[in-house]
Amino acid sequence: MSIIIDSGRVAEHNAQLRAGLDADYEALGGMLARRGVDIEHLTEAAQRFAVALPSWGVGTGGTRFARFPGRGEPRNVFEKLDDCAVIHQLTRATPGVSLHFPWDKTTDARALRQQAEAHGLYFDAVNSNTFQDQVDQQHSYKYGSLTATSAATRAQAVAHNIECIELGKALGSKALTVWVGDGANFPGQHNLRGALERYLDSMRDIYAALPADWLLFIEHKLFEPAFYATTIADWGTSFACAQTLGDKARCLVDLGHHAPNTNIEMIVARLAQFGKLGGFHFNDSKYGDDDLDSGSINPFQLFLVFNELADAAQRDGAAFKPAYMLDQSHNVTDPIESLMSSAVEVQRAFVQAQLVDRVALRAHQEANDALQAAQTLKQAYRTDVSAILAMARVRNDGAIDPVACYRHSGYRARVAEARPAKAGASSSGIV
Ligand code: LRH
Ligand code: MN
Ligand code: MN
Repeated sequence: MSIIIDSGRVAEHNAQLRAGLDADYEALGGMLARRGVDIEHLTEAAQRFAVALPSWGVGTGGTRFARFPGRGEPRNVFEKLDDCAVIHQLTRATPGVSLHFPWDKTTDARALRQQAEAHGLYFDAVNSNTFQDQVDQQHSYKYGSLTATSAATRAQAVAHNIECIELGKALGSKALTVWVGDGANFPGQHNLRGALERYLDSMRDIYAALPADWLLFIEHKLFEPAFYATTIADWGTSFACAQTLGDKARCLVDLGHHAPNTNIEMIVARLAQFGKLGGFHFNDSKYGDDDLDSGSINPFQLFLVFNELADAAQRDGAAFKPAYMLDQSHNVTDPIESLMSSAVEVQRAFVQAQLVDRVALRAHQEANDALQAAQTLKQAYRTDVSAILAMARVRNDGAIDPVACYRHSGYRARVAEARPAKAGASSSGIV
């Protein structure tokens, strides 16, 4: 028997809110029509929008200082998949799940794939983990993994990545995301150029093991756990590595992995221009790699990122399809609620970016009318597209108000009974 929410409950929830939604949708449709925008066109685009879930996002939330296990949290990848299924059932915007190995390792990939298919889910990029030591591991990553000075350690890290590709193949994934924490805490600790040379040597071996239809995503991060010099610290290094490795290597932008005030939308534009934008880990941050809910701190930035994505899609057409994934972790909320809310915020930014009058914007840019150009963006950003998002969900059999429907369903209490509380911190840690 499936543990996920009964579809009758979702229908009941929608029936209660439907009249209000119809009124809001009609009013918004009228307002957009006066701007020459067809609301149906936007709703159809919203219905097709998808952002993948991080399997690690439904587990114990926390920071590197402490973990605070929640009620009924999933104990294995099968239970994580159930939670992901609920998020998708209510939002209809999260059909992909991104797994992290060895946290999500299973000996029964077939059963996992079948469970995903039964829930209408598929597996997006798989993630390798050479930033933590595992219990039975021969060589420690204390001094690095793909960049380690020890050849045996590098070989072990490469082998793990190749194993991730094999696991991903069995699950139908089509990409490997590599983030390494490798770096130095002291000036002089690393030969900066030597470390990057070793990284590239290791990545060449991983690249060589990629199936023809796979991509290799290089995820950069400014700092942490290394505090002086991180080997893949920025998009420039990521881009140079992706260029060096070949066409299947692309850059992955995690929104929290930059210095405060970095112009991330410009990074997105640059990577798109040169055909190296592989994908995203969406989240939000105030200070560093905070892994907060998407759009919770700086929704305008998220909109500006999607504005660049809309521009790139218009220029490059169907060939432009970066992977969209969430990457977040919490102390203070139910992760299912936070992931639903993030998915909706990313989808909101996507729809708002479709609203930008690109012909007018181009004309203002050509005329050097900075004020009107900025106003053109703001007009789209200020438009409340909530009714479009809710209508897209209803039409896809999701919930008008996913969080309310989830709370009312009693899912968390139900899984808390089936999944007894774990004492202390979990091993599926979040960095
Ligand atoms: C690193 C990171 C990366 C990891 C995930 C757990 O900070 O963003 O994507 O795989 O966190
Ligand atoms: Mn990330
Ligand atoms: Mn991160």
